Amino acid sequence: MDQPIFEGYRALDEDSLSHFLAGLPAVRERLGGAPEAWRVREVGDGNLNLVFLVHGPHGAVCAKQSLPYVRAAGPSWELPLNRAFFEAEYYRNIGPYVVGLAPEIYHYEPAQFCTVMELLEPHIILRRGLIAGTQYPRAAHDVAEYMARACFFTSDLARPFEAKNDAMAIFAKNQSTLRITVDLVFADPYRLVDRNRWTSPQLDGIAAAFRADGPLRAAAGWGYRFLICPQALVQGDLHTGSVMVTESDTRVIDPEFAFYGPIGFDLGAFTANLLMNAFAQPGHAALPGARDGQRDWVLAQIPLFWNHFRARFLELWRSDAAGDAYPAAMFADPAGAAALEGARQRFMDALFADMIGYAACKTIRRILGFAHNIDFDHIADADRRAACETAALTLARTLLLEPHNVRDAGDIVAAARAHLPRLS
Ligand code: SR1
Ligand code: MG
Repeated sequence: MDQPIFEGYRALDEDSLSHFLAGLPAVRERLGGAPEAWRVREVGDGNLNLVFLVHGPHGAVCAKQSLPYVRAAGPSWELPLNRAFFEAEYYRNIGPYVVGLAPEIYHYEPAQFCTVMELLEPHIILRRGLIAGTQYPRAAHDVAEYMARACFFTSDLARPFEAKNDAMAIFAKNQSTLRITVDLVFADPYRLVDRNRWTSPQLDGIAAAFRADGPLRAAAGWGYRFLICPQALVQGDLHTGSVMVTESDTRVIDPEFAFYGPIGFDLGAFTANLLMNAFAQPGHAALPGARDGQRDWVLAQIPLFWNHFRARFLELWRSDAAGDAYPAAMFADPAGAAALEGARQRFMDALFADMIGYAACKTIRRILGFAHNIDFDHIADADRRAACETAALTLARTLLLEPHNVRDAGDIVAAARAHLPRLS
């Protein structure tokens, strides 16, 4: 592992965080009052980090710090601290393009691998809101806008390759998170490893069948493309747990897995998590059918998401292309313009195909691998949970093995409807 020793680092607690923040004049002023008056709470419930909410008499901030191990597994699973650096670097790269769609970053402290940022209140994690049965009218649209901007402006369509290569050289070192993705998304679900878990014994059969399924393993193996296709700076872990929302505001958070990869990787992550949430809805229903409306609303967000992403990415390509891909001067004449338009459509079709494949891989890993979603995990009744998970796995297998049947976002919804869990 590429893990230098950082002697100044220590995992912060409520007291040491207050002390640290007190030494940052702008943050101290933002919070107001004396540090003794600040209310500090550690609230991290993700897989990796410490997350503190700090309220002062005048304002509030959020502080996120790397731990030297995977929090969800404990100290035996060591993990370099430097993911915080890549998160800060990602925000630095995409910040100007996604103002209002990401948290404002106030400070990054290299020695502590700690980022101090805007505290998003009264936002909640999108996944939690959807599980609770709440609808967020802006979320899919805003995440699509975010992805279109962040991906377009970091791609060869928008920047000269020299700038992109410089950024790639930085993010190529984000190896420990990439290792997690390589292993947990594309390999673990298809092999027996101790860290895997699933709803057992209900899913024992389908887990074994997936491990034995040659065509499925070959289709999932296609995912390695994410290592060799540096289309844009992608967030790297853009599921519904990486989005904070209110009814009128949306922010994408947690880009510590950022790398140069296929744009479809982020698109697929978000799509997969909408699908899984929809498939989990009957498991959260107090009465049969009580969540059908919420399920349908969540499914309807998928075409909204893809169609807005597609439209905005194309708009940006037509208005802001300044990179080395398809240089404008080559396509200035009418024949060139028509040919370029055709190339744009094929480019978007390829992104869509990637999105489908990655959505399938990401669904399978959340049900058969190490890191699960509370969409399913919070269904207390194991039989009901297993029924929802089995339906999602079956859909994912179909998407991976029969991608030719899914040509547009409406086809995704149709495929989902054909595989919905039926709970009594
Ligand atoms: C060991 S980390 C497991 C997962 O948590 C993060 O949210 C990523 O999704 C990662 O794969
Ligand atoms: Mg995360």
